[in-house]
Parts: sequence; C-alpha cells; structure tokens
Amino acid sequence: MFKLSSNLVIIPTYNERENVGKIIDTVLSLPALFHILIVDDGSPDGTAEVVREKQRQYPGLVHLMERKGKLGLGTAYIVGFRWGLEYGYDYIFEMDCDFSHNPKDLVRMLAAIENGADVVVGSRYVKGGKCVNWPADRKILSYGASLYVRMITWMWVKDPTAGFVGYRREVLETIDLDKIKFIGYAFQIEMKFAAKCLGYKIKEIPITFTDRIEGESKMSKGIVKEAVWGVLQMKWISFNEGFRRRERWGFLSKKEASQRSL
Ligand SMILES: Nc1nc2c(ncn2[C@@H]2O[C@H](COP(=O)(O)OP(=O)(O)OP(=O)(O)O)[C@@H](O)[C@H]2O)c(=O)[nH]1
Ligand SMILES: [Mg+2]
Repeated sequence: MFKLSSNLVIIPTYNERENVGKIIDTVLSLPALFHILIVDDGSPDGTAEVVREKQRQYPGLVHLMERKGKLGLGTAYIVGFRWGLEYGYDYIFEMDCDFSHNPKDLVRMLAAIENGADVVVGSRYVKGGKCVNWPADRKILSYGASLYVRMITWMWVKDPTAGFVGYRREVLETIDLDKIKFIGYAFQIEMKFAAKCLGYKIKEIPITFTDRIEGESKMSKGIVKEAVWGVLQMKWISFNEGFRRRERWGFLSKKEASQRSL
C-alpha cells in the first residue's frame, strides 16, 4: 500500500450513508493529513457504496474494511487498530461518523500527541468542553456514567466513556488487544483503564460534542448494562491482582511487549 501519512483515523459505520461522504471530505480537507479507515458492518443502507466512490475520488487515502454483520463498535475498533499497526501508522485515532465529534478537533488532538501525550481524549467534561443539542436524559446518563467510572476505578479521566480518542502506536502494541472484551461504552472505558494501568499518559483536551443531526442512533439498554457491570468487573480484576501484576489483568507489561517484538 502506498503511504504518505503517519496518521490514521478509524471510523466505524453502521447505516451512515448520509454522513460518511461528508465526514471523509471534511477529514481530507484538514491542514494535517490523515488517512481514513472505515470499518463498515454490512450496512443495509449502502454506506460502503458511498465509501467506494470516495476511494475513487481520493486514491490511497481512504480504506474500507467490510464485515458481514453488525458485530459491535468495540470489535470494529480492534480490527481497525490491528490494521493500523500492520500498516505502520504512528498515531491512530478513533471517531464517530455522525459529526458528534468535530473532525477539525483532530488537528489539536494530533498536536497533543506530538507534544508527548500517549493517549489523547477529546473530552466533554474538562474546562472548555461541552455537549450541544443533547436531551437532558442523555446528558445526565453520560455525566453520571463518568462520575460512576471515576468513583469505582479511581481513574481520573473526566470523560472516560469518550469515543474520540487518539493513541500513540506503542500503546496499542502494548495492550493485549485479544483481552479487551467489552464492545460498547465499556470498551472505551476498558481501553483507557488498560492504558492507565500500563502507566501511559492520558491527556484530555476540550471538545464540543454535538448530537447527531442525520441518521439513527444505535444506543441501546444492553450497552448501558454492559458498562455498569463492566466497570465493576474491571475494578475487581485489577483490585484482586494488583496494578503491578498487570499481566494477570490480561495486558502485557512494557518489558514483555518489547521482548515479544524481538
Ligand atoms: N462498524 C460498526 N459501527 C457501529 C456499530 N454500532 C455503531 N456504529 C458506529 O459507531 C459510531 C457511534 O454510534 P452512534 O449510533 O452514534 O452511537 P452513540 O454516539 O452512542 O449514540 P447517539 O449519541 O445517539 O448517536 C457511529 O459512527 C456508528 O455508525 C457497529 O455495530 N459496527
Ligand atoms: Mg453518536
């Protein structure tokens, strides 16, 4: 594959026909160059067809991975991370397709990583961050979830469920991706918790999160339930085994990871 950028944005899609073309155009008009990987789960609305048109328009910059059915956000990101690592990207970002995350913020997030952060989180709950157009119940659920996660895990990330995140490649090489087991909001929490347990620096930068205007939400009760139990499980495992014995938690230590790559 011909490659000219060290930055990759992974965008998982399920029925995002109205948004996917626009988001690709917006990312590719940014002042920094990002390649795009769309992970589409066989969207019945023909999302992948729009992506193929964009591949013809921007040769070499847009990649498409098609999976057979709706397999969930977490596994979409895991296959995307593996793909990004395999093709040698240094900075790997994840972002929703529905414009809740403003692609323009990628530029500030990239700068934060280039300036030394290992993980950068586009955060609604640090000073300067906000949510726009979200109904009160979603705001309460999301903010309540972030307080709950902080209380249980003692991970002082203000927006632990955020799905707008950038990783330095070493972080994704070190976390044992086979052991990441959650798929919804809990996936986002688990990835940050894993990075924190491995001693990586997580930096939050303020973003404005806007509720989706086009397309349908895929939010479900199951995802919320997974997060509530998932956080307790994560804490239980880390509590039992201790942060220092993190290999028991299922992640490689940095030393093991470097030995593995020898
Ligand atoms: N590949 C893949 N993508 C998914 C799946 N579920 C959701 N997505 C995508 O993941 C991103 C986030 O999903 P949303 O439906 O916006 O979920 P949400 O942001 O929690 O819900 P809303 O705030 O109501 O929009 C979007 O780009 C979706 O198209 C899935 O099972 N597989
Ligand atoms: Mg959304």
